[in-house]
Amino acid sequence: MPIFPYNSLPKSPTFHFEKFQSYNSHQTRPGSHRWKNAKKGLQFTVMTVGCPGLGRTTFINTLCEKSVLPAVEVGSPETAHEEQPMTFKPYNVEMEEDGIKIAFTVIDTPGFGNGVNNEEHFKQIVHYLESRYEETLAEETRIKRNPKFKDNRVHALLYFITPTGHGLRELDIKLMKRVGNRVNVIPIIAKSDSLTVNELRDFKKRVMEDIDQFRIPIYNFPYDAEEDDEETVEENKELRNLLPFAIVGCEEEVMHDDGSLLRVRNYPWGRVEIDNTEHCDFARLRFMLLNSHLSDLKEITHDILYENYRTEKLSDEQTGEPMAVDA
Ligand SMILES: Nc1nc2c(ncn2[C@@H]2O[C@H](COP(=O)(O)OP(=O)(O)OP(=O)(O)O)[C@@H](O)[C@H]2O)c(=O)[nH]1
Ligand SMILES: [Mg+2]
Repeated sequence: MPIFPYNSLPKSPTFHFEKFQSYNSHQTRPGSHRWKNAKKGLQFTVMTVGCPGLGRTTFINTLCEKSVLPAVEVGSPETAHEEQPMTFKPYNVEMEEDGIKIAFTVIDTPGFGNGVNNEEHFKQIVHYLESRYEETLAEETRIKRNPKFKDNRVHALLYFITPTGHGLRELDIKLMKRVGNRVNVIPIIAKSDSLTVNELRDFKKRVMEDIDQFRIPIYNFPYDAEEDDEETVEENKELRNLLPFAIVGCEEEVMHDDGSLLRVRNYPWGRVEIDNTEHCDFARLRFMLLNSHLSDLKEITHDILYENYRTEKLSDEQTGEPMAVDA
């Protein structure tokens, strides 16, 4: 499996919360100043992109464990045929994982891929991601820093794949290729409960073959077998093998026999338990995103993706050539 683009770039070490917690201000690691605000909450931003109705809203609410977004935004039938422009909707949620406060921002992109002008949507998303880099670059080059500056860079983009069973569609390939050098793309299979166990296994395989064939740069849990500890290597291998994460979202809870609450989707023939790793990959995705790999996603964003943008931008300024628009 290719590790593009991360294996062709300087390796970013994988940091975990335990290691992160033990960091102190004497650390000489470049960029360690970014953790100073940990008490106020680590800023972590995720963007959700996928075709209409794939369950983005439900997923965000499931992820945040509360109703961050209105469950279903019902449009009126009279205006249903009208083209809805894609919008960027940020939602801020205060979270806490393992005693660490996370100032979590989810940016949803309703209207993406409505089939009318997808090319325009690709450009808008790249522009959004680059504008956040631009803000950081402007702040870094100021003589006097703004102590209230908020880092709005997007650390991960969750791309919702339609569970067709046939592999990636052109739209999926194009979007992921366009944004892959600006953000950590994490592919996920939306509504994976619509596939049987065998269909899901084959679909995952096909999606990864497409990602490989079309050289789509995704976040594939990079590790260095020689430098990283055994545990990290094993964990990353396992998560890489799960890609693309098969997820199921729900807004319903039922009481388990032991009195605990279970998040489920009920069907006439049975129920899907969202947090059951036998049923879907939601719990593993959530843990890696908000806990085990949060720091790594931030590190890669800063040390590799942003750094590349910065280098391109500054060298273009020197040569006088304008930077290619979302190449
Ligand atoms: N089978 C199944 N249905 C789901 C899942 N997640 C959400 N749904 C249902 O799919 C419908 C659309 O879900 P939303 O969360 O509103 O989807 P969305 O992507 O936010 O939709 P738009 O914002 O309109 O683009 C709702 O009826 C949900 O209950 C899932 O994992 N499996
Ligand atoms: Mg929605």
